[in-house]
Amino acid sequence: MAAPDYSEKIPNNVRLHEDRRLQRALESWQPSFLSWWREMGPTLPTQDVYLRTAIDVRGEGWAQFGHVPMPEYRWGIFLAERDPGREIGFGAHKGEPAWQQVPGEYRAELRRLIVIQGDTEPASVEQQRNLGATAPSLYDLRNLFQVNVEEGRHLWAMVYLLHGYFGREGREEAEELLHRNSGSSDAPRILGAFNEETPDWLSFFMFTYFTDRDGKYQLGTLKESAFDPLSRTCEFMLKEEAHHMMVGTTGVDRVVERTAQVMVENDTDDVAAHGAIPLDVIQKYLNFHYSVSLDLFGGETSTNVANYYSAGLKGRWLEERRADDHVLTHDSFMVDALLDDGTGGKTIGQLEVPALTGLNTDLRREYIADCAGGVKRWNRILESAGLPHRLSLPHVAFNRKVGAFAVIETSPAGEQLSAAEWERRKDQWLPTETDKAFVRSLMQPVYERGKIAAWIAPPRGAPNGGGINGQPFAYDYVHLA
Ligand code: BYC
Repeated sequence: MAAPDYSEKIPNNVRLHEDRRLQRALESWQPSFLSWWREMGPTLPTQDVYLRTAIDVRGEGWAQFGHVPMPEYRWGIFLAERDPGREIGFGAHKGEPAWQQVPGEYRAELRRLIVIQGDTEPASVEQQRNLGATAPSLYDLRNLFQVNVEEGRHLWAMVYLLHGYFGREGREEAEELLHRNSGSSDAPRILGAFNEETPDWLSFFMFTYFTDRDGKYQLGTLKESAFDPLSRTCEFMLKEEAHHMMVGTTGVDRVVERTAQVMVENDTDDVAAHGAIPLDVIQKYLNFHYSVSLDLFGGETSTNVANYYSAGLKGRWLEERRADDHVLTHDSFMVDALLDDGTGGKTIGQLEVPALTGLNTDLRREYIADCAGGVKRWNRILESAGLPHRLSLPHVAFNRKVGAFAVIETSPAGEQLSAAEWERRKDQWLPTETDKAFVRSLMQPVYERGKIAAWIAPPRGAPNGGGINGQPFAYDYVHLA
């Protein structure tokens, strides 16, 4: 069960050959996927890329590495192993056996969650499609493509569930996942952050740090699902997701490290003239990507999330570690809220709500605590360089378009601003066209083995180590066409 079968047209560990109807349906979706990949996937022509491919869903040694022409990557369907005794861990069905089929009463909600999850995967590939043209090194180029092929595989993971468990409606949704496109005015992607551009590598590293991390947390809650195939799918996706987290975390590390070096060497904050990215620009990119990623958790209070939880469709982050009844019908929770200040105005505060409706806030708080870890790392880099400057996460109400704070504007410190004040000051806090043009001007490709662009430090251990799968940084990760 655990080992994928690569002799099949669609590699899988779900005995696809035993269900001819499903196999045929997926085989007829496969050409649409491949034509989407050709039209909307990476634009840089390559011969082959040093990629990992899953060969087992268990523990160590689950992946193999080798040079693969990207369109021939073996996208497939891999679920974590089934635990035959698994019970539902939360909600109204707590303690019942996990579902192997979709209960009719929850069909629409489950399909919706799977479609939203599935929609983000190809969206990110679309957002990142032009980045190959400006990669700072072959190592980074390879990491970009690894992330891209795995997001493609995550789309396969959701399409398998749609085809396998949701009949004709599921097949139609699977088609739609390839028709919607990031940033399209007619058929945009579903969630806000996935219609934003990723035009440069600083954005890419911030996206993989902040937005992929939303993916980690959402997948963590879907891994708890009573619908066992969804749970097992997400469990394996999380394994692949760890690499995406690494790309974002160390990517921002390396940008900050290079900036700090140039600041110290030249005894100036104005590193732009020396070809590095100024810290205030890094802070603005951080502010943007963090705030649009906070929106991905939905409203601070939500009846959708209460229903998902009670039905057993979507749990909490590390559900089994929570010391409560896992049903939550009698509990309350303090959420961030906009309150009346008693004089006709609004003030940012906290509000007690039924715990179930506060679950988006609960997940967002877990996520925020994790994000703070990155900022701490980056500040340690500044500190070891002997610099007094520090990066920070903006206030939860800053630049929000979804939820309680969508109707107000605040500074990164959380001070409420009038619309006019916001207009006057927002360029201090969010990337301006000039900032973006400057960052883009640094994005010149470096495709020579072992070389790296001047605005970013090489990974730790380079040039003889510091690479992927024990290879050196200077390895020939990508052969260009
Ligand atoms: N943009 O009840 P509410 C990833 C909608 S990332 C646009 O407050 P709910 C990845 C919402 O749909 C993880 N619309 O929110 C990362 C609802 O619409 P309806 C993706 C938004 O439903 C990088 C209405 O507003 N996975 O994997 O409790 C690279 C009221 O919403 C937004 C998931 O998100 C928004 N930002 O929670 C690759 C998991 N936010 O019902 C991949 C599945 C909310 O009024 N999705 N709305 O029409 C969910 O769990 C939930 O749907 C959400 C929203 C957390 C997204």
